[in-house]
Amino acid sequence: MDKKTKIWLMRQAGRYLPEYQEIRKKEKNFMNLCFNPKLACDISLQPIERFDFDFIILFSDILVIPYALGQEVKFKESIGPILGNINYEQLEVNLSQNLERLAPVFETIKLIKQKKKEKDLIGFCGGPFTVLNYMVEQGTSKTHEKIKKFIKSNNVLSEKIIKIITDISIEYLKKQIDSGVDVIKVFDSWAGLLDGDLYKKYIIEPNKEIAKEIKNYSPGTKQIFFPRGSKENYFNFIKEVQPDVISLDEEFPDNVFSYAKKNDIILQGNLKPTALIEGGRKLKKGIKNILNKFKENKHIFNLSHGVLPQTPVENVEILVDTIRNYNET
Ligand code: 1CP
Repeated sequence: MDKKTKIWLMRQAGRYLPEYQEIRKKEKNFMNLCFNPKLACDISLQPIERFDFDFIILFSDILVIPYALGQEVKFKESIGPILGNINYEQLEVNLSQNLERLAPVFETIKLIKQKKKEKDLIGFCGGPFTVLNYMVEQGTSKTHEKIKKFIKSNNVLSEKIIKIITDISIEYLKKQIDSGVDVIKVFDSWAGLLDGDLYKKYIIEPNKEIAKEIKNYSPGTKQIFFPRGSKENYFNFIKEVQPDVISLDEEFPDNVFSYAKKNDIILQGNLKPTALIEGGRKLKKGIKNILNKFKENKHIFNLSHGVLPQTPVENVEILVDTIRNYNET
């Protein structure tokens, strides 16, 4: 087994980097940034230039899908995303027309690959339920009351919209692959809100469909799935979805280790983002614990969620150095 542990970080391109803040000051509209191929390419490469991570992740956002479906999406400083009203009953879908609105993202991918063809580029989309969550909540929510009510009381409608989001996400990922991404990741950040039959219907089934369709379309493209917060359900998820890589947060059952090993699934994770803020001896110890925990498995080092904006850049340097030094010993 390749002993060298690869590393990249969720949200490696983003607010903790002064060079990102510099660009952000000039472009206050976040969606415009996502749809500016030159700037989005530069931002995707910023963490690579600084830390030489093993993967590039496309700079964009999972909320470009609601935008492609005709819902207004804005980002307000210190609040987050705000989505407009949408009439679900009248959602008009024409996949190729909808995806036309995301053409600049495909240009960004081509630009990144022109500049750095030797490094694997990760493209992505949100998990269908997570995207539906933002569409229904119309932004970030603490209680997720609206989405819970929506899937309970609008059974037929929520199934229909999940299907629409699943279909457009598959086509979106295919176009990302055509444009040059080497790996895809599906961020189902709110998977942990569901359990039992609802988990099966809204998390496992749509993710499984994406995995199957993308495998058929491009067998060589590696697939990472992130059903964040799944806890015990992480095991069912990997059994059903059969990802190439499973992105782990902090809580998952032990049988994931042995199942992944037997089925050649790579484990990705899972340092707490707050450890990177803290730094010092605790950080180094945290890193070593994780390298140790995953040493019997194929492992890609990452966090359990995205890099936080307050993270000192020096701590990210320490993280990368610690892992690279560990690789050499
Ligand atoms: O103010 C700013 O400059 C915007 C901050 C920011 C950034 C840098 C947002 C707003 N999105 C992004 C980029 C982003 N988002 C990437 C780019 C690549 C990278 O990882 O470096 C990716 C993969 C995402 C994915 C994303 N967006 C997710 C899934 C992963 C996760 O963090 O759970 C989610 C949930 C979003 C929605 C989103 N985008 C941005 C915000 C503030 C939010 C809401 C988060 C919430 O509800 O708490």
